[in-house]
Amino acid sequence: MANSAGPRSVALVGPYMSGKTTLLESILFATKKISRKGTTGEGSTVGDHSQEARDRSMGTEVNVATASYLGDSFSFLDCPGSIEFAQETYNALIGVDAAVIVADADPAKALALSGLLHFLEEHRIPRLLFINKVDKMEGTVDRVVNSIQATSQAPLVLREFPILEGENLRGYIDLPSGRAFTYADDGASTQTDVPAALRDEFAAARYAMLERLSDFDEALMERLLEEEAADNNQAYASLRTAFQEGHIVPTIFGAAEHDAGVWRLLKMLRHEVASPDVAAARIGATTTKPVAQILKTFQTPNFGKMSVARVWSGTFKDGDSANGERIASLFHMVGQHTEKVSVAGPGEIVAFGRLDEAKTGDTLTATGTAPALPRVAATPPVFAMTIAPAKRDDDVKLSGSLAKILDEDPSLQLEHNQETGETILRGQGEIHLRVATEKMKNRFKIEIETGRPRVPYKEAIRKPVSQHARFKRQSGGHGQFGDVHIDIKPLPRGSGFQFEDKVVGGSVPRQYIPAVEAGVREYLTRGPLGFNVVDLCVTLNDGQYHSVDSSEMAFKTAGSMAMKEGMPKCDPVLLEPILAVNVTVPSEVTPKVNAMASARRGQILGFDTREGWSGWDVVKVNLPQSEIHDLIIELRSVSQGVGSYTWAFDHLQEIRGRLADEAVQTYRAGMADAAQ
Ligand SMILES: Nc1nc2c(ncn2[C@@H]2O[C@H](COP(=O)(O)OP(=O)(O)O)[C@@H](O)[C@H]2O)c(=O)[nH]1
Ligand SMILES: [Mg+2]
Repeated sequence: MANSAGPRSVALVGPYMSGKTTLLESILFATKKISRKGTTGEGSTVGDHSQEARDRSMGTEVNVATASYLGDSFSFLDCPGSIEFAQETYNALIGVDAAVIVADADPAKALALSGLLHFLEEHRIPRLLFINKVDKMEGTVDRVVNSIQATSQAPLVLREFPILEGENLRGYIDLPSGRAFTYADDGASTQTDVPAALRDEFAAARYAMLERLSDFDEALMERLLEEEAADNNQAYASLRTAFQEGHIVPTIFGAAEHDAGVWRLLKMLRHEVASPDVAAARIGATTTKPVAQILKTFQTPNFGKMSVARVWSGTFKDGDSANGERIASLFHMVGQHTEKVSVAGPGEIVAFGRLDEAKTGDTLTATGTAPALPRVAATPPVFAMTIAPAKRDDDVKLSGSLAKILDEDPSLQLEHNQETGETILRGQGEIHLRVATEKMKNRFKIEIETGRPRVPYKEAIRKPVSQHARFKRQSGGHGQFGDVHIDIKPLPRGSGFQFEDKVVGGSVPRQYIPAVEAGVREYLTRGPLGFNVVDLCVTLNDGQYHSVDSSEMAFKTAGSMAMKEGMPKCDPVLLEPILAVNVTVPSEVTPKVNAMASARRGQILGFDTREGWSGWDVVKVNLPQSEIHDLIIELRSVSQGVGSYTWAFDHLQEIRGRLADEAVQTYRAGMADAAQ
């Protein structure tokens, strides 16, 4: 008996390479949406269809496929697993009724699930675990489940009992019903009797499952206490409720590539995923008026902008208006293929054509008054690249295509750095940024050059100096004359620049004093070492003027001449920016973070448990900006990809000797590259 009361939406999530796209392919084949299965290796799958995804055999964005199974409509969202595209996944998860976590049958890969599980728990999204690739399982089912359990707050409840032949999985017994199935070589399963040798073990496993469930089901608890056997229906009902409420993570296994366990998964989804009004209530979309939420937007070469949305209530029709824009068309999707529909109702996932203002996370309504729905915050950036058009006259095209790419992806950020003159694209890692530039190339036909951003070093002085300078020029008509006496003195770190006017008796007339300051400031953009000068005070003490030849121009020049002559005598010193970095990692990785920070000249300030994340730490480090460029790469390599950090500028710190020389050299080499 199905509990269907509308189209449901299910996300396939899990680490990169766990088999999500393969599972989607198998699901679409099982539901006869496709007649032949593609493979990610060949680049022929429904999911991962974009050029960038195909080039890497890796999901880089969410792909939607709507199919029906025994008359019930399901939209499956194949979500990218790489942490660099997590924002895509999280944005989409806001719009689903349940998530299928696809995980490798390998205990060594369990940690990679922890960020995802935390997100699902935080948003109370019902989730079940599909342990994939049992055809080449590493270790036993129990070991795999136990290792994944360490990353989940809610208990994983195994609802199948494995039938093994030596180490090999031959089939399973469905715990609630007690029906046994064995796999054929092609992955199809046939129902058999429970093998006699397994009866006792099976009974114990079933009882253990019921005991677990009874924590969330009083009726079941009473029944077990009275030592009455729970019937199948009661076991199913109890499982369904505990799953829908997120108390447990039902766990099954299979092999997507061989279609093993896929029918079982579909049946579970059909019977156990709640109707869409439950998710609508969970996120607060409780109205009968038309309300939808944008899960993703993207640009198509021929159709402009598309906005993938979940309809939470009411209906949307072709030609209706939503948030003040006219809905040009509505589509169901099967990967890159679209099927035009004229109306979309509650629970459906549809793509709206040409809503130019729509942004991911936005609520769409006809009336403009919208319930406040949860939105995923933009993930702060952890990797940066400079970008420039390969052809100089592509500047305008660059800013146009960047705007479109940034509009699609809230986890990208753009900065035009005044000091280094660079355009810097920030995001979630090298692949994320490469994919962004490839999208620009593939969709907007613009070639991009990338590089490593330069560190905006600064400089300061350590010694005070008094300096006199006179600018005098006799040329044709009237000449130029400006004469100044200045004191240059260091200020404490963080003071910036101060200009003092101590002129008495009009030796420099009032109207020329701002010009002197302007000359000094102009010089400060590039000090003796070649960088912005900070933390100093320049005092104008005295000077001379000429009633005909003096001008603002002349005093400005005198001001910068005095600096040019005086500053090299002030014992200039290089300052490097130091960032305050909060590294977040599972606690077992913390010692490695300490070592990593020391190797990068970081200063560990301390560590704490990460609030709301059990088993995680936050390590606080002050780290030179020059050492952060590839920090995320190293951090991920020691934490199965889940370690991350946030950063903010903290202070400037002197560096001398070899370090300073190297810094200046690297900076200049970067400038030479950029000039080529
Ligand atoms: N042995 C085995 N390999 C699988 C299975 N499912 C997927 N794979 C392989 O795992 C790799 C990653 O699969 P893919 O679907 O692209 O993973 P995704 O990154 O999670 O979408 C591919 O080489 C698949 O052929 C399975 O059940 N058994
Ligand atoms: Mg994939």
